[in-house]
Amino acid sequence: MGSVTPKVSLLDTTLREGEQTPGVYFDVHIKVAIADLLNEIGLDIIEAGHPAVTDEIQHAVEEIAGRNLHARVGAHARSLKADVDLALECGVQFLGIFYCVAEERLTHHSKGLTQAVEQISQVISYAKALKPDLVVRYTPEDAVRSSFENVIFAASEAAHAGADVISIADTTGFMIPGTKHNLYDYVSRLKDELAKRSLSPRIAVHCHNDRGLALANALDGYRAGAEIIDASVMGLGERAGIVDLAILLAVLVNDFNARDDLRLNKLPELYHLVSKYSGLPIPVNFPVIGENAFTHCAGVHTQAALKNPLHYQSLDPSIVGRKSKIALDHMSGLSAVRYSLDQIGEENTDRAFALRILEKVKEVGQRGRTVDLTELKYIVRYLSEQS
Ligand code: HCA
Ligand code: CU
Repeated sequence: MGSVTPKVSLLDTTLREGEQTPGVYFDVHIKVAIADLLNEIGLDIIEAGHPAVTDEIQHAVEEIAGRNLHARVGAHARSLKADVDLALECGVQFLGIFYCVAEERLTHHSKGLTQAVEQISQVISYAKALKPDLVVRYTPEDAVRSSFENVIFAASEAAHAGADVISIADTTGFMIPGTKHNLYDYVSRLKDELAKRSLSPRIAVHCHNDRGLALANALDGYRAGAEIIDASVMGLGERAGIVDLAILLAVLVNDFNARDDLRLNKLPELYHLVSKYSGLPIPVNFPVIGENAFTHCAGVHTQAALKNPLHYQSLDPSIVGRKSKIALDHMSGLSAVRYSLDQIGEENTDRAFALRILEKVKEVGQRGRTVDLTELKYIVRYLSEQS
C-alpha cells in the first residue's frame, strides 16, 4: 500500500455497543480498567456508555470521563435534551446522538422528516451551546437502508447545527463490498453532497457484522475518506456485533500504514480482560489474538515455517507482542518434534527415538489433543524407560 494514507481516528465502543451483547455486563471498576487499556493502546475516542440506560452506567461514564485520559471520552444519547443533560453532567468530551430518518421509522413514530430533523438540530445546538468544545456526532441510525435524500437532509442540518461528525451506521450489516450496496460509494457520495453544501464534517463508519463483512465495509468506508472507524473488543455488540478492534488495528497499521503511534502489544491483555469479564471465550482461531492465530501445525507447514515463518504467515506476530508457535498433534512431522525436543533440552535425541516420540505424539493427537512441552517431557521419559 502507498505510504500517503489519511490519518484515521479510532473509536472503541466495547463499553457501549459491546455491553449490548446479550448477558454482557461489566462492573464499573472493570469498565475503568478497560478504558485505561484502550487509552494506553492509543484509541482516540472511547464511547463509555449511554447514561440514560441505568444509574450505574451513568456513574461509569462519569468515572471514565473524570480520568483525564488522552482519549476523548464519549456518551451515547437519544435525540433528547434530557439525554444530553445527563451526558454533560458526566463530564464527557464527546457526544453521539442518534436518530433514524428512514421513512418506515418516521411513520412508526408518527413524525414527519422536517419535524424529526428539527428535533435533531435543536438537540445538537442545545448540546453545543452548553459545551462549545464538545465534539458532537450525529448518526442517522440504519443510514444505509434509509432514503439517501433523508440522510443527506438530516446530516446537513445536523452539521449546520454544529455536529462535528456524521456517522454512517450500517446498523444491520447490510452492505457488501463490490455490489451496488457498498460503503465506498456511499461515503464518497455523502462527502460530495456535503461539500456541495459547503459542509465538511468528519465522517465516521459504524459497521455491523451480520454478514461477516463489517471489517471489509469499514475499510471500504475508510478508503472513501471516512476519518473515524468504530470497533469493539472481540467485535462485541448487538447480534453478530461490529468490527473487531484488534484485527482492524493490525490491518490499519500493518497494511495501510495508517498509524504509527499505537501500542498494539497491549491488545492481548485487553482481550483477555474483556473475555474474562464478559464471560465469552476468545475462539482459538480468532485472527491476531486467538491462541492459534500464529501456531503452525501440519508437518509440511511446520517444516517450512521453522525455516522461515513467513512461508505460512503474512502477519508478523510481534506487532501484537506475540510469537509464532508450533503445535504437536496427529498432523505433526519430525521437524516439529525435533524443534520441540530442542526446547525441552533434548536436542541430542537420535532419529530412531525421535520417530518413536513422533508416533506417540500422533497417537495422542488422534484423540483430539495437542501435546504441550510438559507432556512431551512425560512422553520422552516414558519411552526411554520402555527401551
Ligand atoms: C444502537 C444502534 C447503533 C447506533 C450507532 C451510533 C447502530 O444500538 O443504538 O449511534 O453511532 O448500529 O446504528 O449502534
Ligand atoms: Cu451499532
